[in-house]
Amino acid sequence: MSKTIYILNGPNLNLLGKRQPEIYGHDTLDDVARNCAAVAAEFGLETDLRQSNHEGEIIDWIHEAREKAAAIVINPAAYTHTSVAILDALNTFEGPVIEVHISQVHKREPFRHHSYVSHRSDAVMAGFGIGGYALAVRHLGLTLGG
Ligand code: CA2
Repeated sequence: MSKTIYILNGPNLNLLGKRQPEIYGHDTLDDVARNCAAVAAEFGLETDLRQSNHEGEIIDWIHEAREKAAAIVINPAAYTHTSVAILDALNTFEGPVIEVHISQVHKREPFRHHSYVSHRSDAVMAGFGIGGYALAVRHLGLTLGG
């Protein structure tokens, strides 16, 4: 079985730590990648963190994960609230899927309260800041076995 966890990130998250720190904090996506790799290593697992501003590219990565990943951690960003296509792609993936949101989306505007992706997600993290990613990876480390 694959030992890699794909950590997929949607539009604008390349700006993490560079804009709107009052909402998303000061840490960057590189910090997220480092934290997740360190936690995964405790369990003999690896991570592959990617970010795209393009819906189709995220879908292609989910298809790739079908062959190459043991689990997916995904922050679809704004596509969370709009993308049936990402939901459909995730429904073709057989391993665990954990949805992560840096902010507590349910405290924010009503349009952020619904997630298409949550129809597939096995667990959802929201409001833990970037710590939510590492918590998701720890959960996967504890439950994937192997
Ligand atoms: O809280 C989250 O992680 C979100 O998925 C972030 C999305 C937002 O549309 C979701 O409702 C909740 C926005 C990502 C934008 O990321 C930025 C990061 C730094 C600066 C500007 C945007």
